[in-house]
Amino acid sequence: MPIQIVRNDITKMNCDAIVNAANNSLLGGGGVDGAIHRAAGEKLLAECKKLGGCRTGEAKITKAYKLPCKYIIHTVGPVWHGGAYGEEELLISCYRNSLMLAEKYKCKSVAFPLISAGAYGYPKEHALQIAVTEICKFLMKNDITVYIVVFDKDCFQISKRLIHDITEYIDERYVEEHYNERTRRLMNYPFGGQELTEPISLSDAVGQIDESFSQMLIRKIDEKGMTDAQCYKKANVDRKLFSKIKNNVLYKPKKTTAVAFAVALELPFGELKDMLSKAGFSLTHSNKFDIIIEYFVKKGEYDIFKINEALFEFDQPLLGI
Ligand code: AR6
Repeated sequence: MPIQIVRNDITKMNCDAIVNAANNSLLGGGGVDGAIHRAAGEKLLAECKKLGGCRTGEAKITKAYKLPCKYIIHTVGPVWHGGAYGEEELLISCYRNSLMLAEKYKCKSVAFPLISAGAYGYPKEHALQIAVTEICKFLMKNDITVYIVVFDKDCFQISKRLIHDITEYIDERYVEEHYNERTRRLMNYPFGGQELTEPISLSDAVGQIDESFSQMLIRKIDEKGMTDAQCYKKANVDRKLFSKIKNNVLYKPKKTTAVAFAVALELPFGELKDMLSKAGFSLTHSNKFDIIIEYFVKKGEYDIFKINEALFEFDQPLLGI
């Protein structure tokens, strides 16, 4: 099952478990810890007192009391001291140990805050990268849904350089498209007549009839030597949805799903557009989502989580799911 990145207050998450970025005492504090204790009520503190604290990198579980979830997994992230004091390994352990506990308690959905990325000072971008990497590794072997909950947009800053590059890319293409649109309109309506629709070539039309999205997907998975699971996991799509697509030759996925598969298959831009057309979609320069996809694919960058970070930053729908 996939990772979902959501902007929310973690105490509002209605899933099996939420993770708390606690301190060694487990007796509450500020940030997300304070919010969780306040929302869960005093009984949480009473249970925490019996746990005897928690070492950095480890995790302990309690009931959730007044919260909508069933469990709270308390983990203690490292304090950032510059990176040379084993911070990364400790943060990795937080994710691994929390996920292991979630599995042990048969949780089907877990929500994480960005551990250590607040009061403990871990650089946010790096903290997010570790979260995504560790959660992905876990999801390769386990069928659960994991949410990364970010509180505000600042928690989720992709590198300034990347934002700059994408913004520039969008700006250039918006201009190009609007110019072309204007020119096309002028050419198509010289006397105020109706716009001419661009004819689709016969071979394209036949191609679209010959092979459906579902068939192309299965063919490409075979050609790439991937297993089905490798492909849908890489696409951040869950097994049930993949089965639906596979078993229904005429299934029409959402655009975000269709793009996710094309990205997981690492299709070059032309083939990606071809695959999208099988699901009835195209990419244009008149919306940011399309331009961002084009930006990454043309650069040969197929990491879906990186693409999703950028889509998130630009308030666009995310791939997969
Ligand atoms: N929901 C989701 N995310 C939140 C929320 C919320 N309600 N509140 C804050 N965040 P922090 P740490 C984000 O400081 O760095 C406590 O005092 C926040 O924006 O809560 O691991 C403990 O007792 C940030 O991105 O945890 C410890 O002493 C992330 O959650 C210490 O802070 C983590 O920020 C732990 O520090």
